[in-house]
Amino acid sequence: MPPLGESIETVPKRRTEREFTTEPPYKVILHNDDYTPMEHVIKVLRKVIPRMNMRRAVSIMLEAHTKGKAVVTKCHKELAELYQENLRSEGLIATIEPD
Ligand code: TYC
Repeated sequence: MPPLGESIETVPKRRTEREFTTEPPYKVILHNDDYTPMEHVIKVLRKVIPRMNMRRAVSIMLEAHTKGKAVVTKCHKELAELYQENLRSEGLIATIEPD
């Protein structure tokens, strides 16, 4: 223990994990519905999302189908808004949320 008066020290505020992470900040979420054919969902995912392969598209579609929703991708806000708009314009239910 330092003598009284010498213990004054500035403890830096602990920075949150988010400040250090390079993770993209937004999630694009696909929601299930009762009427869209599975093939259409897969086709739209592959059309709208860059580098979406068949295996991932099927997996995301099935997750939304069975669980009600699935994360399609994570990216920055403006891109997430664009993907949401393009998924919606193809008849799918999509939302975005901060990750
Ligand atoms: N539930 C749809 C069906 O049974 C398929 C579907 C899956 C629709 C995922 C939307 O996001 C979705 N035809």
